[in-house]
Amino acid sequence: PLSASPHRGAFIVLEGVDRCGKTTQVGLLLKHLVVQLGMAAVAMRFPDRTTLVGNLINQYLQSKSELDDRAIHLLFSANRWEVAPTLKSNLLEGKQHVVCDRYAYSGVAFSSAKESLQNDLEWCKSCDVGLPAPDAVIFLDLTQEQAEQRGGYGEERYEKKELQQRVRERFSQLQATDTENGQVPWYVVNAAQSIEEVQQEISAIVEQTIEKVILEEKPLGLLWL
Ligand code: ADP
Ligand code: 2DT
Repeated sequence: PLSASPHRGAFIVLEGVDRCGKTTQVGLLLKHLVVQLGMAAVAMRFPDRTTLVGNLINQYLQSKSELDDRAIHLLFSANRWEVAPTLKSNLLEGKQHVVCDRYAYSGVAFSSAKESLQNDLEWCKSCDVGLPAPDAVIFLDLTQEQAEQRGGYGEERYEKKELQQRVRERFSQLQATDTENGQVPWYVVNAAQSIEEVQQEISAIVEQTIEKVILEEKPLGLLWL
């Protein structure tokens, strides 16, 4: 079935705290799909800093601008909505698998980790409802201590220990509700393993996901609906 031509591409999202290895693994996974398996696949990432909205987000993350917590949350969401037509077209018309570094889960986890939005998880989710839903969320799990051993945090706004700790808790909460709703399957991978071990686990999950999408002719879902 993996060699059959799919009716659409599979949508795979990689999530996790800073330094868990998302960038490394997106690159390796893309190579695996395209070079080793000969499939059509593309990488995407959020925030996409190349767009109009992405430029505003970039300035905020680099502390070159100040924005209300709800305003920046809505910009991150708007960034997904402005790129959603391309995402959909890659999946549906291009029939390409999409491997995406962060998605709405990061959106909700980071915003709701802020004090001002800590009781507003549902509000944080609401603006992303109806976006294309992933066929799998792969959560690269790394503790705070393990993340810190990969070098100090950078200069950007969210690269602070206390916030990252709360973000990690929010991800678990999102995993629990997605699992309850039975719509988007989550796979937790121990990101403290070697790069090769993590890659092998991810490849197995992704191949299984692609097979399911093809065999069941699974339609593209809508997030949190
Ligand atoms: P992210 O995109 O999630 O922030 P990166 O892929 O940029 O993470 O990885 C962060 C740092 O950790 C990089 O220096 C990278 O080389 C290193 N790294 C990635 N995966 C592993 C791993 N499994 N074990 C040890 N170091 C890793
Ligand atoms: P990168 O380091 O991966 O470029 O992320 N973030 C991300 C949010 O706060 N909301 C979102 O919707 C998304 C996608 C996570 C930059 C930072 O932006 C955060 C880290």
